[in-house]
Amino acid sequence: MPLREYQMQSADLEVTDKMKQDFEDAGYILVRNLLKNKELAKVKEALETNDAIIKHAYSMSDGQEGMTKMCLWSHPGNDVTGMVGRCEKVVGTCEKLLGGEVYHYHTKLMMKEAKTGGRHLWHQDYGYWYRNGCLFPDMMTVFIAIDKSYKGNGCLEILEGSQKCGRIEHGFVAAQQGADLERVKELEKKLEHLYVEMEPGDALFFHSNLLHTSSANNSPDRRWAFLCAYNRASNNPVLKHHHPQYTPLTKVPNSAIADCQNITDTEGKEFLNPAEDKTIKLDSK
Ligand SMILES: O=C(O)CCC(=O)C(=O)O
Repeated sequence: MPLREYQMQSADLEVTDKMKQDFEDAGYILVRNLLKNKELAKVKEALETNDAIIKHAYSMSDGQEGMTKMCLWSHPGNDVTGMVGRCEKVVGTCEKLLGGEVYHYHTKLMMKEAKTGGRHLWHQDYGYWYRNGCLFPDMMTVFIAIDKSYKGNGCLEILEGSQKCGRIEHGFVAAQQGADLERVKELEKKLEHLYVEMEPGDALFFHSNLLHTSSANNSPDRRWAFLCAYNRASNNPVLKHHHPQYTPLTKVPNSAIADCQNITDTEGKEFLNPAEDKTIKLDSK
């Protein structure tokens, strides 16, 4: 079955009824070229050269040979990566897909390095966000490819339509939380298992109950991805935890990404100290 995919036709992304229906039915939409080359180049420069991002990155074992390396922050901030997390084509699209105002729940850079990048177990993001006191799964992620992402370097894999089965029990495997595999196995017999191969700048908008996974990166090619997560404003978590409570988000026009001159000032982002995240287990090595 082909992926539910769309092309950016202009500088703005029009969210059509068909896109909303695909999100409702399949749990995702893929938007090719969400970031234009010039925008992507600026974001890449920020991610690769910003000392704060490098300093706050941490690694966890994937329970096999691989290491999952990431850097996570609470608020988008005013640098070019923040412009992506606040722009209309990202935030406005999530609001239309989730049906109401959203706020920034966190952003993370997933650094799946060549040869060493770890796997991600089958999971639903709401599998663990649930434990943060988010009462409804009115939450989603925008996964933006920074590098080419293909089967060989551990692209994202999804079970199309799995958001419809509700939240599945999750348990720890090494540092990560994974969904009950017996259940996933049964769902795999009924649902399409799709590999989401992406070019740099492509973006997958997906629901928090969509089952997804990715393999270790045994290839010589780095696979970095930039993930912005959003929660509906109406779904303010009832527990204080390591991600923010409702914080109004100041949206910016799409042009703000290309116009932004701030590559290095990460003031206000509030990087996560992984020791405070109770939904992962840090590697003791
Ligand atoms: O980067 C990946 O392959 C998956 C990341 C992911 O699933 C997550 O952070 O929840």
